[in-house]
Amino acid sequence: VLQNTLQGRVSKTGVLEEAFGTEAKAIFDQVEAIQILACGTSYHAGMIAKYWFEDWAGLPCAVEVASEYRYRKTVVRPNTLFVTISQSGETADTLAALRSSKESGYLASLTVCNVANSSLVRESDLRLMTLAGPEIGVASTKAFTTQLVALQLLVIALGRRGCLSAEKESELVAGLLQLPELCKQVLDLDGPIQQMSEAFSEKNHALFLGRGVQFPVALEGALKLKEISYIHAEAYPAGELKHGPLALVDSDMPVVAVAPNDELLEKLKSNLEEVQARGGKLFVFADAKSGFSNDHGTTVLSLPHVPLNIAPIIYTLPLQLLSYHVAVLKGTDVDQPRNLAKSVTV
Ligand code: F1P
Repeated sequence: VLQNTLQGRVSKTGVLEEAFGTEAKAIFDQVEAIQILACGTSYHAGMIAKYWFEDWAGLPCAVEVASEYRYRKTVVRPNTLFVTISQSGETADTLAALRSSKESGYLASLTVCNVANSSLVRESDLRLMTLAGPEIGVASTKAFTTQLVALQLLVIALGRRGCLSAEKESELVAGLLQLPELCKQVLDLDGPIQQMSEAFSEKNHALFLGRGVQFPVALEGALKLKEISYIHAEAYPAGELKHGPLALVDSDMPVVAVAPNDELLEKLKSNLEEVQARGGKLFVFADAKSGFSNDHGTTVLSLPHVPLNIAPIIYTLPLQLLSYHVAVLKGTDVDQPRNLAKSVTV
């Protein structure tokens, strides 16, 4: 599926400009800021893209849930690209945010979407299709990972007009091209993840922790657990633990952490020591080289070393699998969770 999203859009060294359509070039040349609107899982994809837009493209980027933005009096910066993200392209809040902003003075609108003839695609100036194929279940999974790939291509296309060097672009593209193989390696960890799920199925609550760009990944892990297994789950940036949530930690609270080998790893480790000191049961999805080890209170699932630009995509997969296995153990309907609709059109 991820190969579909990449196909025809990247060469070995860079992102192909024509992949965005001919109208895109003139618009991209003028972009000075990004406003992202989305709901649910798509909002988490937007939160991750914010890190990328600011870090690699040097573009200020605001992200907000469309369900709030649509009711606020908002101000957009000059030359803002107004980006909506949606699997279905029919989410009422996201569509309303786009419609109500038509007079706000944004430069152009672009939707990252999975459904070609959807309202968001029809009503946006530019469209970047995720090409994920039909999402059968209510909870977005492949829609999320393909949105991230599409958003990263967009960041590169805009970034090369500013501060993204050709070397950095080739490094990012080299990472993207490794996605299909690395995803396969992570999906092969299904057995150990299934085993891990047994520790969750009898619990009522769980905490998910990440730092930096992995915080929205933790949010998405918690959302999947809520959506399909009905376990109350919260996600925090790990540095926020000491500002409140640490009070929740005891031996009955499973704590999941996402730990790629990035510049925040040492900070994350010290946050996790706080959890261990309070008897919390830790489940760490960690880079094989990040130095975590299994002990009585900590279960580590080692992931292959991955380029950092694709780490949010790769680390999402084991969290999706974990929720899936917990839901199967609990006997909930993984594809049609109670109270939820595939497209929220009201
Ligand atoms: C947004 C969303 C999904 C969620 C569920 C309800 O949908 O919140 O993320 O999994 O399907 O709707 P969309 O705008 O991405 O279609």
